[in-house]
Amino acid sequence: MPRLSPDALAAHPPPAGVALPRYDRARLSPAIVHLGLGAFFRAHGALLTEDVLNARGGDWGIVGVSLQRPDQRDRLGPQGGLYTALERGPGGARARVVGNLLGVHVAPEDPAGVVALLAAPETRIVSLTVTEKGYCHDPATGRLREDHPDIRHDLASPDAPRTAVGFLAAALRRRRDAGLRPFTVLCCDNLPDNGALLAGLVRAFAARVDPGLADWVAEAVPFPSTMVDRIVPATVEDDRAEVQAATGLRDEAPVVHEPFRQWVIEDRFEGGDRPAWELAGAQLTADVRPFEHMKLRLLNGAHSALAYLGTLAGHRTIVEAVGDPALAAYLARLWAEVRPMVPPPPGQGLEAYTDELLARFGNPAIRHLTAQIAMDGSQKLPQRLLSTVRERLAAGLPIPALALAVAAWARHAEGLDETGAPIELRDPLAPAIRAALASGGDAKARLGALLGLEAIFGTDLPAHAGFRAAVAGAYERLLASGARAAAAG
Ligand code: CS2
Repeated sequence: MPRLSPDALAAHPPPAGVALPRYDRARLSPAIVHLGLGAFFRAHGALLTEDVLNARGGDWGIVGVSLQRPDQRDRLGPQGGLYTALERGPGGARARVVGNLLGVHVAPEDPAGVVALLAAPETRIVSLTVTEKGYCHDPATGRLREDHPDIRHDLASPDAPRTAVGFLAAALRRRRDAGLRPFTVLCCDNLPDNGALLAGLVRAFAARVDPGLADWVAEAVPFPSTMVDRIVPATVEDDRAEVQAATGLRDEAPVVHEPFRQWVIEDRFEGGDRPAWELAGAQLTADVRPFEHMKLRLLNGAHSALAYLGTLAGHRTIVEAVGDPALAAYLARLWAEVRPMVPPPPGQGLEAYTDELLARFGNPAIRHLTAQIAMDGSQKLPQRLLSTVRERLAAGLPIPALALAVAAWARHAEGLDETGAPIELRDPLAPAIRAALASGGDAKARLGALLGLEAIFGTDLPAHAGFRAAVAGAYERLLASGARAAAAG
């Protein structure tokens, strides 16, 4: 079976149903550098860019940077950057070959080379999907963690950084010193006010290495906020086999995604220079916040709640979890609790939004693992669940469904599902979570210690008697009767 590559594609064209790049790849320039090249961006931002190229050509090529591991480069390099995107809907699958990726750099192998790439005049946009923990911030306050080991490293060696924030600061400094215009920084992670958040982190970092740089970042560098949405489960071997059967070519790096996609982008780019993403259905707007609020609280909040309850109840995927009547009933109650705290974005009804979410979660062709979503809970809870909790408490409203999600997170952190099988805690704050659990005492004391973790819950929630009581009640129900019974209500 030939391996996907530009030559193989010419010599063994895939069957007619497989879409191919319709533009001249030779015209692409390295205009977008993407930090954190994983499956999500390749199935979302890169595909919308591909649609724009197919519609009107242009030079918007993408260079990927992996901040940690070499695997994407090792898989995509021999393919000349080509990969297959497999869209899986309830009615079947469609494959397309994507051509806009020009190469992949592995930052730890050559940090100075990555700084030079970002600082090059050809780089006009730097986009990021580095996951929540990749910003090295305090999830409860949004502040840069100057005590984070990688940030400490980057402050000490600003020209050979490790973190996204360190790379942005180093490259922007280089550009300013060379008299170049800045690039636009396009944050595409599921964080509230993600552009402003990242701008604050880069400024805080810059202030420590070069105060003049912090001023330049504040005055000259655009950090538009975005809301990104598409369900993209991690690729597994079965997916590679399906892609191979569909295209007749072996692809070591395909991505699998649902049909739905949404990209809402604050239209604030250096020199107004960006791909015409609106041609691909992106919504360019002056204010992303209502969209992002809706998505983080209704989609991601529900995802996290289902991931913890589902894992405890032995459900391995989201589709299995929503197929369980007890969890489906819970989901309806959770959404009813969250919707009143979400001002609807222009033109969007919230009931219609959650109806559509239910259909997306129930897409039988997408196997999205609860374990994947449960990861990094400390970085996700604040914006997905706790900000809604705060608003409901402030309004004097009860929080039974949200409290059950928080209690399920706590049970999950304890490391055993309800059949007694171990659950691996994958979280950057795992040491602090384990220390809280080991602080002694009975189940109630352990829960109290977890809820006292300031980086997650701040100082207000642990001090709120109503919050503590609601979570403790839900936690006791989980202990006494299990996740399914607690979810059934
Ligand atoms: C998920 C998200 O892994 C997770 O935590 O909730 O990746 C989710 O699938 C996307 O945000 C959907 O747009």
